[in-house]
Amino acid sequence: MIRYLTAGESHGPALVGILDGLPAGMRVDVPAIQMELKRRQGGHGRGRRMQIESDEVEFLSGVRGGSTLGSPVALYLRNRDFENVRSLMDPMTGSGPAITRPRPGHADFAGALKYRHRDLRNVLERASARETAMRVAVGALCRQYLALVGIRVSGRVVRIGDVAARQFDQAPGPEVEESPVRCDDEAASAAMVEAIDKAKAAGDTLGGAFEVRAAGTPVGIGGNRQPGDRLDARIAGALMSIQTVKAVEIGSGSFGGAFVGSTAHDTFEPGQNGPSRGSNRAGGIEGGMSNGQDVVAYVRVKPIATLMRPLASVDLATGSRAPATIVRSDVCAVPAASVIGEAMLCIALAEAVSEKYGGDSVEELTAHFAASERGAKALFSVLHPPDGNA
Ligand code: EPS
Repeated sequence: MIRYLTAGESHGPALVGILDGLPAGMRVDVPAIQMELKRRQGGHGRGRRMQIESDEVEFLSGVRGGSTLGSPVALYLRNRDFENVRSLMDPMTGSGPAITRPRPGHADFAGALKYRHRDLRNVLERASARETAMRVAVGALCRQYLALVGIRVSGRVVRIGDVAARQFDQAPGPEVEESPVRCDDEAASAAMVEAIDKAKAAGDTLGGAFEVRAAGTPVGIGGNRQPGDRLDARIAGALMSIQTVKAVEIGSGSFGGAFVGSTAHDTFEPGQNGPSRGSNRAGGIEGGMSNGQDVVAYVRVKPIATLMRPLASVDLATGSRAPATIVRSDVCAVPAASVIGEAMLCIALAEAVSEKYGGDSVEELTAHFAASERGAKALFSVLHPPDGNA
């Protein structure tokens, strides 16, 4: 069973990740992991920190000669900015003036009370979305694992501020990589860039929404035996765990405003390879299990809580009114969030895929997968007609 942990403060020495449960014998494609890290660092609306960082993954365990060993994989990403703030953040000697004015919408206030911290830096360092760099590295490994069973994950930005993109039914093409906001509607992409520039000039920030999609997902990933088995619940939880995410929707059954049963579902039609569906409003999941269509989730992201024109707050050291703390930040991180969303979808699917097919080695995994696919096809004559069409 695949599971993972991350550790690391935003301006501490490094981020660390542990990914446990990958089968032995999987080739590790490091350039592909680097590409994912680079995608996450990009996007119009990022702040100056991304000019300092250039994330490069290192492996500490679980890999030898370029292949997984079946033991836990430990990953390491250095924070280059640590050298600039060592006196503040050194694990043994770090100290500095306390931050005491919580930002509305950030972890500052609740975290300070929870952990009894008088310096909000002790909360915000871990709350920072810097941590997602490690999720993307872990997710990139999970993506390579999913490829072994034919699953391909993609993402696109569908809204920034007031600007909404056209809705597409298919996975995005290369246009997403060419857009500075990861949006494949060219006109919307240009308007989104403008909106971000406008927000920046006003000292404001912008949220939005993105779509993530897994094509090639086999039938029956997830389950309905227990509430926690459900694939939609697991994917929603994984996506909701991303900093700034406020809503997750599977499929477009209600996103598209279809609140009437007769237009909200995906009817069956006889087809050449068994029943086919003319639509995918369910987002590829019915009854908590993948149904063979693309798994699709829409994710809404709130605007970043650090404003250059700060919101009203209270200084916790004095109890008086004071503007919220201003720290260096991004204006809009929705494009980065869509890359992180892809990573989280990869992780959630990898966990569920490993549960269904298991396997200590890649050979075992692929044998279990092939047997399962053969079994499903043989089950119904409608999927495997005697004339051999299936
Ligand atoms: C973040 C604030 C900014 C972002 C950071 C997330 O960092 P800094 O305060 O150092 O400028 O750049 O994102 C990253 C460092 C990253 O790698 O994505 C926050 O408060 O969440």
